[in-house]
Amino acid sequence: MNDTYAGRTITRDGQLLLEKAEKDRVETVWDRFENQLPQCGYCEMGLSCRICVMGPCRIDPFGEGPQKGVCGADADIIVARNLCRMIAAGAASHSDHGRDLIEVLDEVAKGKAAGYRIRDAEKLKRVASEYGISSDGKDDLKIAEQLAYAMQEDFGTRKKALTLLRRAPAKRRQVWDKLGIAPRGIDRETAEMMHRTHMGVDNNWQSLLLQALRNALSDGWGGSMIATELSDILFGTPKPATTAVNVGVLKKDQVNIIVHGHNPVVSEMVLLACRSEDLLQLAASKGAAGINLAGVCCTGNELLMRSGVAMAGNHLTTELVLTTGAVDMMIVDYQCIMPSLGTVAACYHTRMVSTSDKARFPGMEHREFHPDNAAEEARALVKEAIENFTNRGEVYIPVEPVNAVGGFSVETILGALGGTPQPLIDALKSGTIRGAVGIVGCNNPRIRQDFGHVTLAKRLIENDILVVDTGCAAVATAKAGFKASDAAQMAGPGLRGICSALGIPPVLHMGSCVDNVRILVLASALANALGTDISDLPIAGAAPEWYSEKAVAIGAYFVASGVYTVLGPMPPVTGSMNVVKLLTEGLQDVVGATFSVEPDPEKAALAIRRHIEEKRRGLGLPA
Ligand code: CUV
Ligand code: SF4
Repeated sequence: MNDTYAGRTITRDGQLLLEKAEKDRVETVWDRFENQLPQCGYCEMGLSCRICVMGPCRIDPFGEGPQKGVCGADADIIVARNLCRMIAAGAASHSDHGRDLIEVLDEVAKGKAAGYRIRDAEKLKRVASEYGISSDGKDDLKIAEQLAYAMQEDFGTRKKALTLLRRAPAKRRQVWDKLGIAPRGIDRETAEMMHRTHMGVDNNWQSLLLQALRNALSDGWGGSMIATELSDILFGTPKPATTAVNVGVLKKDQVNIIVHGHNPVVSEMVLLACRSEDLLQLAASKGAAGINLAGVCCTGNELLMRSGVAMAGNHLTTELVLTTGAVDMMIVDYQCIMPSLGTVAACYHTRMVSTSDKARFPGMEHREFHPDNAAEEARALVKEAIENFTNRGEVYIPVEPVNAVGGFSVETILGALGGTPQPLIDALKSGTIRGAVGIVGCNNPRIRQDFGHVTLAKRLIENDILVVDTGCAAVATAKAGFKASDAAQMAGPGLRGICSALGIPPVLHMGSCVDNVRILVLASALANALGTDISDLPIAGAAPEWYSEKAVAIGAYFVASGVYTVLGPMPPVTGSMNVVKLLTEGLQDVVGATFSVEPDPEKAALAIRRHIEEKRRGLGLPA
């Protein structure tokens, strides 16, 4: 195998498809990354500003050139503002996704969203009661209508704190209140972040960063949490199911449809269509043995979690999956969809379709999905994918899939433990399990694909630390076999015993990126059961290969919720030692947790293990 390919990805399917891409003269994200090198040093350090047109400005990190922008902003202000705007964009993305689910719920309630329905009425009632909506004497649709309205209010202008903040432990809420960072409206915090970073508004790097934490919390305990809860209500709360991962999930003899993006609003309707009898018959009439729906990225995770739909790959696999020549149609919604995909698909017979009014891409047909036409549109697209099956050229599916178990919602995890977190707490207390770590986030061509996720997860489970993961990290560890039914044997003796007894893998798939909120809910359940704060628990977070603005927002709400979080790639903050110090040290006294940056996953594992042992000592647990 060509060393270049092995240096780009640890995955066998990725390496083989990189070879195929080169043969087919397909340019990939790695080629374009190399073409960009060396990347701008000012931007890497966060020292360039183009917020206004007196600029663009940049600060000389060596102290010889300019130390102030035209307006007078120094390095601290510029670096903080840039980071703040990343967080605002990340929070806006997840929260806007949440809003789309509210709209679906509202249309379901009004009988206008054919195809969608309430699939977890029990959860609907439970969440409604958190919003103060009683279910007495009301039918599900009435409750849904009132819940949709109440959740919309969480997005708007008002003075009280977000409803779902009440899920956080009391001690955590006191921390937020004392700092004045309990988020109010979800949109409000993002708008205020953009306002404060306009030229001539907030020019104190500390108060800017505090608002960034509030903005991130409005995502974690607001927009994303609403997205997850409503997805469960509309599409079902995940339960463990067996599935398969990597490019080998594509089937040579079946119509292959890939869904890519984030919102289950589109992918669930495609799934429904793929399972309909008449379309299966149409596929058979074209000589296909079936319709094979698979996902990439987070909308794939949504389907994997709820229906065991197979997963073809994570972020850096999204171009490569097309080079198989086996994809008859790729249907995308929004977020993390590289604008290069249309160009890649043009080399094959693959049809590319965008579906969201807010996300269009070069080289894709646009077929807009709305709650009232989605079921119908999905059927039309699946039909066209079937018709495209006969246009296939040569097909190259170079690997066999790996089996994996997914579907670990908090409900499932607590259910497996007999309804309470107590067994998990007992295992933590006795030291059978040392702690738990959430590994989340993307791939990034700066890091060998999946190397960060897989190495970190391996080291943690070997040392009896339970891993829960989401997003592209969850796909990486699944490809590496850590979610296979026999994966418990990869864990240390304590964790292995517990996983074997419960019949679960040592790395639990908790869902998509918005589902990181499931980790917050689980951590809160543990903290509440122990009568303590999240920041006292022997837990940590990690984003070993993150790339996106959403990931910065996630990292920030983890830290602001009291979870020590290790980032792989360095965020663009090194231009201000003040900002770096606040994020990596100062926040300890503010929110009881910090960021740390460690691109080497072996070292990250050590740092996390040290942190967990320190927290164990703090709780008086055995060494
Ligand atoms: Ni939202 S944000 S690359 S698909 S995890 Fe995957 Fe997950 Fe990052 Fe995107
Ligand atoms: Fe330059 Fe200040 Fe304008 Fe930024 S806001 S571009 S530092 S003048």
